[in-house]
Amino acid sequence: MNQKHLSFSEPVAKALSQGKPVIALESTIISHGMPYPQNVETALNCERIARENGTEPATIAVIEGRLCAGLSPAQLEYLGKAGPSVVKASRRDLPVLIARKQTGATTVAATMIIAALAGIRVFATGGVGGVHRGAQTSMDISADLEELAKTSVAVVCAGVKSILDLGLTLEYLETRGVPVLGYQTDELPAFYTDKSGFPVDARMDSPQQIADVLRAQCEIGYPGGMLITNPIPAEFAMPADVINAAINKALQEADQQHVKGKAITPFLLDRVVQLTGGDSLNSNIQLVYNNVALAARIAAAL
Ligand code: PSU
Ligand code: MN
Repeated sequence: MNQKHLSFSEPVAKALSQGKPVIALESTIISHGMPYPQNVETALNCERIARENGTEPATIAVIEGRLCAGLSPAQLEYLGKAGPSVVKASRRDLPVLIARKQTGATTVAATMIIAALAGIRVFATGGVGGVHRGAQTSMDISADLEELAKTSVAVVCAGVKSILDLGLTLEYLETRGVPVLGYQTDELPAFYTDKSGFPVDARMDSPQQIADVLRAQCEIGYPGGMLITNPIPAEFAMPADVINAAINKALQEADQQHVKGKAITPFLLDRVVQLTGGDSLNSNIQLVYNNVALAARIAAAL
């Protein structure tokens, strides 16, 4: 690994040099995952929650061609305000952004790469990309899953959103050798709801147990990440029928409008927020906070 294109914010550099716990946070969730100004407010609150739980947050993005671990409040504001006009940067976009000195908001895959370069092992987000419904013909499988297979960063998320095919996503993760842990659950959470009907590989009951699994993975020495799924707190979960109706309508619209490629996930996220009259946005924000707190406790336990 080569840190030539990497830049650290001062607080992140300091925390890493002192051996303090640091967690990564992604930035596509800010630019493409939520509307302004709630996106900036959420990003700032995530950083505060990480610090309250004893961890330094490193929000990750590409800024004018630099791979940045740790952003200033002004940079967060910029990404939030610019929204989808910023490049949604996954693994394959990094070389172009670097060479052209452009700015991009990093997906789970690209954030994992930069976190690994920076020496950060734990990363919190809302939802990861996965195998899309209809992938049998579209072949739309998120690069996030490939990254989980090869880059040694543990990703804390609220499970898999049912805009995706949950069963196929789990099959893919199994094939690629990615452990899928459930925090205080035996069942894969489904993002807006705490249950999906699909089992996780192993239930974990404390941050320390998760840290032990991570350490074991490190000690074996083969590369690869891990998915830590953390159910949305019950008081913020959406009624399953309401959220499923919105998702099905959004999927139908995406199909009618021929939305494809990297545009589809942001399209579906945006339509689900609109179709639920904003209710799903609050659930989304709350589950991200819950994930940041768990990631911080895992990083502290490491
Ligand atoms: N799922 C969400 N919110 C998000 C994303 C996914 O609930 O913001 C974003 C993440 O950045 C994720 C990316 O890495 O979408 C996946 O995009 P794609 O499906 O194009 O790989
Ligand atoms: Mn895709």
